[in-house]
Amino acid sequence: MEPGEIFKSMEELSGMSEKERSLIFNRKPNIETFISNVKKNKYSKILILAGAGISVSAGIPDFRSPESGLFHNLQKYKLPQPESIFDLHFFRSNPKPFFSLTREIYPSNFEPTPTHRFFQLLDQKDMLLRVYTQNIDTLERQTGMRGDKVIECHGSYATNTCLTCKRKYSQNWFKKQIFQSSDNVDDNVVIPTCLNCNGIVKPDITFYGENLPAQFGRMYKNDVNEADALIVLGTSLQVYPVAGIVDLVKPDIPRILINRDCVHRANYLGKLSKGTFEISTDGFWFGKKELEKHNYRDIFVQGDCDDVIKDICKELKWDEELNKLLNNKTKSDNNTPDNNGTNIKNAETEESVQNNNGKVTQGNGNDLSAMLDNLSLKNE
Ligand code: CNA
Repeated sequence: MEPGEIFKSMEELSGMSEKERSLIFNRKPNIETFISNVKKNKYSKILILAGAGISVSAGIPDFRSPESGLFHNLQKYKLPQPESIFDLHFFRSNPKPFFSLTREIYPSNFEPTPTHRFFQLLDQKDMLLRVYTQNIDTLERQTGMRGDKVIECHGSYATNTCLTCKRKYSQNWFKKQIFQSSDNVDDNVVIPTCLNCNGIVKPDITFYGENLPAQFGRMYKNDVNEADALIVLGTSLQVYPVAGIVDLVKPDIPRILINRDCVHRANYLGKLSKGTFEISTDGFWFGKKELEKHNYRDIFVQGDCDDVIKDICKELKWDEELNKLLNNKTKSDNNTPDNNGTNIKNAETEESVQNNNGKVTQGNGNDLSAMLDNLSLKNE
């Protein structure tokens, strides 16, 4: 189906009969009905899609929140535009802003939040299919949850590669380099350089226009077909292809968005004639009257994810378990690179998704470099 296609009936659009759609939430999709289904053990393969918002309470700013987001605070670097800080072309010519920012947001300075611990709890209860995180802060793996349960879709600071000779460097090596100076960050940024060839050593986080880690390409097709519920938290869903996961899961599973603002709504284009309407196939079906009328599975819970998660856990009587995890702060060395050398054994990051669809883009899945040319980032 093409976005914006005209559909004669909801059956045609969802591929499900009215009765099948009603079975999901009895036509009343809300967080209470979802919780009630959880209590009935209806979900054992929950897919999580997370973004920068889940780490805000840990002290790491997100990208796009007005006033507090990183993009708002990048003016001091005098970038052509905020996204340039994660643009490979710009980075090669001027890596200073990126390494300066890295000192501010470096992962080891932060602890997992209640939301991260909730993912761990789902894992312990064998209800978690997988966490797809767009975050690079490694807080999911720091919870100690099973390594194969987390896909760091945009890579992470855990491993690093020389841009020139591709030599790998450990997290500890990288950390020592960037924190070797205690002087003023803006004036004295250390650029980590390769011991082999003097090239710039870049953390294996995915910059705009770069390919996603191979693990993403290998896993997501199966996972979207297997999931029996999707929970999306703390993301503006503007970066593709990860944001597309929302639209790839099966039409018969619930989709829950927990976020400060309502994002990624379907585009209802209006009723054309009796029984015929035009609607985009992408996006959530809440937040607009005409969409709500047809909504059978999408739930929006507005608020800070930690608060919402704590409320959900309370309702499920999981709050004690969540608190225990928060207090125990089990750290994991799962997937953690060796801590003294420069030889990373985990070759995962060396491969990457080798097609255009796997490239990180912003907006509606178009290539970001093209979008950077016309400076118009497409929002919903
Ligand atoms: P974004 O575009 O900044 O969107 C964040 C979303 O979260 C917004 O809709 C906010 O309203 C919402 N939000 C902020 N705080 C909260 C909160 N406490 N509770 C609920 N919602 C909240 O960030 P995205 O993740 O959508 O963008 C993807 C980028 C962000 C990825 O490529 C990341 O690498 C990148 N990023 C990562 C980190 C990190 O690793 N922690 C930090 C900043 C940016």
